[in-house]
Amino acid sequence: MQGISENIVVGSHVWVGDPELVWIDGQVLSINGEEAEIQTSNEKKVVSHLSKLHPKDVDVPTGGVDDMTKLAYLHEPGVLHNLETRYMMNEIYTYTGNILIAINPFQNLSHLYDTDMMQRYKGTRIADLSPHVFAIGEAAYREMITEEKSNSILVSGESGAGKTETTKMLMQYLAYLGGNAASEGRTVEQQVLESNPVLEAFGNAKTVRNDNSSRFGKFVEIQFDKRGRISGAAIRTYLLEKSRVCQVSDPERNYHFFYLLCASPPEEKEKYKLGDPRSFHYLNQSSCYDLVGVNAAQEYLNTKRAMDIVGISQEEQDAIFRVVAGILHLGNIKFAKSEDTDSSVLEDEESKFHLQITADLLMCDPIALEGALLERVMVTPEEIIKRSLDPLGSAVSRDGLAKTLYARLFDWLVHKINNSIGQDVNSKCLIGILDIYGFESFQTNSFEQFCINFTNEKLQQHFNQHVFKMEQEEYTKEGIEWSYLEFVDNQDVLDLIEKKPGGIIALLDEACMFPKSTHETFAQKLYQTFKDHKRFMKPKLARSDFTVVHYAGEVQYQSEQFLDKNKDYVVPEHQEMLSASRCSFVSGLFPPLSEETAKSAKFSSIGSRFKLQLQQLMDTLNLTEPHYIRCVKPNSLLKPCLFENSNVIQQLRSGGVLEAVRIKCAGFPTHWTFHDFLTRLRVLAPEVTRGNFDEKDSCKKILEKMGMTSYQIGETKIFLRAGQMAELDARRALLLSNSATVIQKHVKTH
Ligand code: AOV
Ligand code: MG
Repeated sequence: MQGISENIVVGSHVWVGDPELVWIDGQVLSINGEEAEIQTSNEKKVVSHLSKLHPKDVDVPTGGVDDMTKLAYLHEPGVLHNLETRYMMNEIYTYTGNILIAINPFQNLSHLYDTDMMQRYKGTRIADLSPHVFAIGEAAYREMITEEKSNSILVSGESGAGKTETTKMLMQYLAYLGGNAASEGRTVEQQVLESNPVLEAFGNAKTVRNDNSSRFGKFVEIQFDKRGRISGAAIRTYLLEKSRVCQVSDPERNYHFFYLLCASPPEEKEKYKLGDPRSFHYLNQSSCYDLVGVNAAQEYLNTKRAMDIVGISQEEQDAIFRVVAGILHLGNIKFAKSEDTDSSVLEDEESKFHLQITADLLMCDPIALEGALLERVMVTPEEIIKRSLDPLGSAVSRDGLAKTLYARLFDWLVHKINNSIGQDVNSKCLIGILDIYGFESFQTNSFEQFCINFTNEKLQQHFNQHVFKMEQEEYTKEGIEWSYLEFVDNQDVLDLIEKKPGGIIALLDEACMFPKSTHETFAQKLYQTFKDHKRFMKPKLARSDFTVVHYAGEVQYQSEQFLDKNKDYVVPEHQEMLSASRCSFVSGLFPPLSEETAKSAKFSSIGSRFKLQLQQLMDTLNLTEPHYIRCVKPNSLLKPCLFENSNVIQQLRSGGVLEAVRIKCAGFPTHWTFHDFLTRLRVLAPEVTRGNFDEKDSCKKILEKMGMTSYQIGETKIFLRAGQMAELDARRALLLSNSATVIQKHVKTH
């Protein structure tokens, strides 16, 4: 996206950088050497280097264009302005080639998603109707049927951008296309759709950025039979945020279901010994309890109904509710220093009371529970020693138990839903939908952000390769010769993170296995190993922070908790106590470890397991034809009709949309059909379209007359290099203004 300074003259319409708006349009007043003075549309005069200016296309239709590739100049300000123009008219969808950009409207646009709309998109080709998620669903479905090939739809974007909502609409549309409306009882598609509210109740929570933020990644694979009917589904989830179970702060909340259960009908509340959420430590660390527009009591019933539909029995539901309530009571157990030693005891009668209730709900032995919280067994080659924990150690143990219980419960739900929907093992065609956390860069970034950003690096590589391939395919189809400028991908960041041996994940695992390591020794090791790596930096003054230069920007990570968070470790006492539960559901969450696994699984790492899961995901995706949806959050106030340029640009960058634009610009970014090209530029050589003329031939003559080189002429389209369209436009503008002067002169002399 280079500036095209040689075509900028006095009077040119341009985009110039602006500290607040990122880009503002204006007109060149004067040029002095390499500097231009510009009168901006917000009444300012600014001076800018010519190379920093971008030409503005004054011929864009007032409503913008529904595909960025129709823009005469494909550059950052053009892309941004087009999105804004459309968004302000409630046109929230726009294509960039085959990528759909979806801007969150933050208002109910239900007419966009009703059955009428589904009907309209059914059977149409992608270019025939305005951009829409249904068009992407349709394209994936048709391609699957006609090519007998699996497809995938990758939905990405930052928190609150609309990924989950988009995913649900896609699923709804696919259920509409491939539903078994005639069949009786619970249909597969119904179960697939109802898995959403269940997983959201347990895996979503209110965060600063989104009232209904998914705290896990999800890949839903919908399987189809030969007739294109939904025949099965599989849901894979990634990295549930466990820390939220015992740690929340204003204005966030814990997982929705805790509050829903506290709002259940009186007899249930009684049964699970629940009451006001304000009375539970795991909930009252934040003062936010209610969600605007959500009736918790009603939502509880809805969730239960969804659980019925996905096949969770009453008995299982009861056990699930006992575990959830058990976690809340567990959190209320407090510890104090015992009088004579450093070891801890339950702080007061209330703690004893909650311990008893927790044991009742989990149907385990209260004495064993107390022991598991207060003591640790040490096995040395010589003997087995019981060591008491101090109060802090006990609290850590309690929270660890709560997190493990919740994470196992969540995994159980996913497993159960998969079992009950059923897999169609004969299915050859599937559509996978990925709803996964977008790139994150906060004030403090820990292991979670590291894993999330690693995911995004992986997906970015996949995306780049795909965009690159599609461009090449179009060139081949049009029969044009091309040779690419070099295209740099992000393999070097991926190597830095995941290379074995020697990448950050491998070094982290090493540190976790070595008893004397601390986050500081880990950080030192990173500094040493990667001191010359282009993508790695040691921040100035930092003692244990490190910075990774991601494709979407630099992120500084705090390594303090990396070691702890990477250890996937269940305290053996917890394991033992729960696997002895009289409730088969609870003991089933903790199957006894066989001697062998107990030995070999001494160390299991979250990072490495996640890396493996990601690799499996990539392998699956590589077998499919991908479609991309980039969700964009137009403002951080979550308000309708507010479009913040700098916010959006940042997301277009990190979502790879600008990267796609860059790839296009490296080749022939402007693809115009002969007809459109002639309509716009025939004035340059009016003689070529007189009488009977051939469109292709005329285009060629115009380009020759203008002395253009290095463009390409395909079967149906003209392919221009970056900047060539601007040059042609400049010549046209000159011509038109000259002829205007001639006309004026003409008028004056008469
Ligand atoms: P996310 O999945 O991308 O965030 P969501 O899909 O949960 O974001 O969307 C956030 C909120 O934006 C929703 O609760 C809706 O209120 C609104 N919204 C999104 N898309 C639409 C739409 N098409 N029409 C109307 N409202 C919409 V996260 O899961 O936090 O990364 O972890
Ligand atoms: Mg989400």
